[in-house]
Amino acid sequence: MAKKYYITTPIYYPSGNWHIGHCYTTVICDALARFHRMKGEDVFFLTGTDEHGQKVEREAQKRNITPMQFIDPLVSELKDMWRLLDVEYSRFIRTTDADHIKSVQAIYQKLYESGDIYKSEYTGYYCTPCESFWTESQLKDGKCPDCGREVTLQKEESYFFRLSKYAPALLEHYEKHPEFLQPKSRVNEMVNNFLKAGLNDLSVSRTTVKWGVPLPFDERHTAYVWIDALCNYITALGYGSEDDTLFRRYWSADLHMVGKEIVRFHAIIWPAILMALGLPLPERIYGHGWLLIGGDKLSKSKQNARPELTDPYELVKRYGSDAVRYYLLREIPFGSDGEYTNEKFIGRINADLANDLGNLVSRTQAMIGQNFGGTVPPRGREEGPDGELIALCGAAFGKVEADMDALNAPDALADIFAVVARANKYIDETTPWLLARDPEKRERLAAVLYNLAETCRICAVLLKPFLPRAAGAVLAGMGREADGFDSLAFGGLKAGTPFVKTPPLFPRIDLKKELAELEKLVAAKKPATMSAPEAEKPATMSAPEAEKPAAKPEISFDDFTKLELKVGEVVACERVKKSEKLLHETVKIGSETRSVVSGIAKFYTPEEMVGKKVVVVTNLKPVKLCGVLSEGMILCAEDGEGRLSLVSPERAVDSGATVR
Ligand code: ME8
Repeated sequence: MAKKYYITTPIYYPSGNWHIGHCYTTVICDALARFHRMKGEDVFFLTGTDEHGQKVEREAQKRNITPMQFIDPLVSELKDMWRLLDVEYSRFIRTTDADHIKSVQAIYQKLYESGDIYKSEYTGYYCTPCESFWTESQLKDGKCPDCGREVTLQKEESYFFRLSKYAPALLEHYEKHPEFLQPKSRVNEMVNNFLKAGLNDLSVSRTTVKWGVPLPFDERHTAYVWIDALCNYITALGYGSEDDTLFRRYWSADLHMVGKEIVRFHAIIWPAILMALGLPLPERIYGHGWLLIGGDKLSKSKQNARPELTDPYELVKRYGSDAVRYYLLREIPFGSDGEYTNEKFIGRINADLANDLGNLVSRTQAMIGQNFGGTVPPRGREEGPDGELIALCGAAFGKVEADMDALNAPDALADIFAVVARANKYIDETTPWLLARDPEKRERLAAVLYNLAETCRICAVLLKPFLPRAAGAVLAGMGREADGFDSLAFGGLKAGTPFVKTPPLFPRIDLKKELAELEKLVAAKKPATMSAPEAEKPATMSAPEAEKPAAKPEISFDDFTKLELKVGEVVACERVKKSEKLLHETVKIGSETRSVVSGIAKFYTPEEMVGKKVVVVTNLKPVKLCGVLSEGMILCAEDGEGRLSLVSPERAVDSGATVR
């Protein structure tokens, strides 16, 4: 029986605004799934969407539509993106799928009956964009320690999962299975920051969120979205349903691939739940790094201020899915973060795909066309550098396999491209164009061109999991589309096989011209000048990665008069320590003076602020930001690029004047 391989991506929030960072996890998983399929393994590759929770509920409410009306178009967009990127999954699970909901309920019931879930009261802080609970001591400057956004204090009846009970067993598992969580750097964080510090029981139900899975033993509560979401890895296989054939065939997961920001959920909460259910733990969890833009995690809001083209649909349209896949799989050192720029992206296409791979294939095809009528000549006697090229081809699969076992796609590609580079050097060394001029060297010419054609074939077979289209095109040019890893022995290519000139795999791009084009394209796509088709895209969620605020519901004049707006004069201003964004102003409003903190440090210096007349919301509940009291909010206008500009009265007005 074939060895099974069960691989999963996280399930995506239906947030829309998809960018190339979103594609990272799934493209890596697709390459791994394809690689294991080619090894003859029985692969199940799961991806999907995480559709419940407060975020979706609120976004739908804002638009006066149902959560499903909000989600459906976004799920279609995501599926389109995977289709465009040639991602071949076995199942796309949605947490709103009826079978998933039933299984989640069965899981809660089981944990409730075994005493691992109990009723109590939850008091703590909740970050809605991250759907995460925090204790006061875990907050960073009063904000969510993961994303830095506002949290809200919540107190409600809740069911709890006995997470604390599983800390010792989890620690033991980490000790016994050093390969459980990778890369190694993430283990220290989990073990030292969480497990050794002791775990608190986890609130796993909400009464305030209606858009979720109702608990079977108490319908006033819905399941905490993270538990609902994590369970997808087993519900997708039918765990807890009448037909659990797939579950018995594929569980446990061979690999959960996740972004580093969600390792905590996968490497602590998820295994504890599995332990409570009496199920085996996943073999491996891998926390990959991020694509960065300007040093920060790539997100649509970051994109706005940059010339980088990060829209996957646009990238695939312009450069083809293989180019996007190649960049993602090759450029970012695995496990680390990597900065994304247009220049690096095009640089990779030009250097590796157009120059190295494209040239090898097109030169080989051209020379076989000119000298042997477009069919592969017979293999000849080995001489000169032949042995080295053949040996490298022979060793390539072993290296690629070891790299892929270590989940290191960049190294796997580097190993394949080392063969490509060696073959290009081989052309320079053997100078087939000179051999072609001498009829006595025809046999040698044949041998050289055979070796090159066979190297093209072997590289194409190895590249299939990574660049399915380009690899397919090279192999189709030889009528060898079906070649798999069992065809890799050098010499498999038969003399007489056609290998005719095909359109270039990756046309070379004029870097300077293209960068200028991209800058124009991105500028034209900014929200202020959104093109018609762009504007017709379905409404997308503003949190966690706000692009443009959704239209707000109508309010009455009475609602408006609840706001107290006054003109104030900034009399002193300084930077807030430990914050790049915040300024602390002392604002004189009539006879009173207020302390106000505003997120405008990137746009105004403290010196510039002093003396400015500003509009202040004066009846906002005071809050502390980074430990500094803020007793109001200064109004700013935000342009399409996220730049802030103070709102000031047009004529001279005394401070304290009412704004209405
Ligand atoms: O976290 N670079 O979903 P999600 C690399 N629903 N990867 C990135 C990225 C970037 N700039 N931006 C996003 C969730 N990702 C939960 C998961 S699983 C039970 C629930 C990756 O839509 C991110 O790291 O926020 C994650 O792996 C994936 O996109 C989905 O993120």
